[in-house]
Amino acid sequence: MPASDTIVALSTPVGESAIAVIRLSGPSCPELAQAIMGRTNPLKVRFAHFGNYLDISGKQIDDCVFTLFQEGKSFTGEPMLEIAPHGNPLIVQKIMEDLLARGCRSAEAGEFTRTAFLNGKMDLSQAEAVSDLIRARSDRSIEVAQRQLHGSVGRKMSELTDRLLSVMAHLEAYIDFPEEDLPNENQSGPAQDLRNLINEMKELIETQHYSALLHEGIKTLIVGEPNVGKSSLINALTGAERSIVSDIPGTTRDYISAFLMLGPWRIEILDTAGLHEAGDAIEQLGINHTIEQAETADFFLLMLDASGQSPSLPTELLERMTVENTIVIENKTDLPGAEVHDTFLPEFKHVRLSLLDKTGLSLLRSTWIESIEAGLKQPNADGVVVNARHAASLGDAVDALRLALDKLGDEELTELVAADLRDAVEFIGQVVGKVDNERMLDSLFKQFCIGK
Ligand SMILES: Nc1nc2c(ncn2[C@@H]2O[C@H](COP(=O)(O)OP(=O)(O)OP(=O)(O)O)[C@@H](O)[C@H]2O)c(=O)[nH]1
Ligand SMILES: [Mg+2]
Repeated sequence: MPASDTIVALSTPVGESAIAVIRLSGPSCPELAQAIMGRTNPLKVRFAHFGNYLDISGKQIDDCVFTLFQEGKSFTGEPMLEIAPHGNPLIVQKIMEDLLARGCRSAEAGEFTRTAFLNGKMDLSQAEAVSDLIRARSDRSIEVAQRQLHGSVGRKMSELTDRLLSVMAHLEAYIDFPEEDLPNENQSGPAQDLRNLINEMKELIETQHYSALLHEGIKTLIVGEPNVGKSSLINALTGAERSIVSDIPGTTRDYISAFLMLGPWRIEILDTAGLHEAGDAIEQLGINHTIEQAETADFFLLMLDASGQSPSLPTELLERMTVENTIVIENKTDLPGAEVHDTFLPEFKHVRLSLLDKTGLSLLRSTWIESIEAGLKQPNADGVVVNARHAASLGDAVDALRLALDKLGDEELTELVAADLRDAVEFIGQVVGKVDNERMLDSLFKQFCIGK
């Protein structure tokens, strides 16, 4: 973006609302604010000014609140202006047209945050967190996005970089000044440090799965034989007639999905076709779909009719189910012939329900939350969760550290270790979008105590 550009965008959704917020960023904000408000004196910064918006021809458009932020003390780091008119789409359109006529340019998607990153107001992981936070749909994903916005990923990368730099300093001292009076090189120290770093980074990479679950929802499949009450369950959980319920076995032919909140978790729940020896070709297709969906499912609610036989399920499905990711639901406990099916998958958790009497649902919810929290690989105490991009860079860093580790054992190759470590620092730097060379030098020379 050329330095002279002032960008503008509507920051609130299009439509009717009490107020709308139009945001501007760029060098002409202070003068624009004065011109629009018809003032001769500058606006006080970070102060809510009430006034009328005058268009370029001097016509009044609406009463607005104007807030000016000075360079260096705004979200983007540039001068910024926020204009809050009434939330009428026509008023907003008139103001936007007027600002374009005054020489502003429409902002591109994400341009405010990109400008903030380019001006050093936040690192790349924080910029990503802005969009995560806007899109977060559960308490847990809001928490993680907020931690990332406050720099949790950046701090973790910074800590990893510092530790790597100190290994480098130790090794480089040896390489560059072998004749100096350095303590005998003990390579088990750096090698162990590298192994610890690799393990820690691998753990971080695994949290990527957690981040996908947070943002996309925990994909949960309701499976079981026909007519056991699977569709009745999705309807009870979502509080909507999402799926057709009937006493005809084989009613659900294809899967139906819905989203719901389970405590702090976002769940994508799928009602599937009943599993049995298929009656017709369409049913068989539905059953194939269920097996396909099971390949990417995170959790299973395996439902049976307590008044009937324990089910026999396809092995492709059973082998995906574990004690951690499955709850057996014994439904229709209201029926006279209902029995306890505790010999069916006895090691799995069982919950008894009657969807007809509406009993057992709250026990199902609490058991389900417990299972998710026990089975899910939760991030460490510091709560750092990485996304797919971070994980890819960290994976490259781990590869570089492994190369370094291999070379450490071979005296002839020791000089090449530093290059691998520098690569690793670079890859870790990619997570936050920068490599702080100044700090790298500081850290290196602090340990040398050269002074000569
Ligand atoms: N008695 C009793 N009937 C139930 C209960 N839950 C569901 N039903 C009835 O069982 C029948 C089948 O329910 P569905 O929810 O359509 O079952 P489904 O597992 O989706 O069946 P398919 O789609 O055919 O595989 C319906 O008549 C429901 O009203 C329950 O707890 N007790
Ligand atoms: Mg059904």
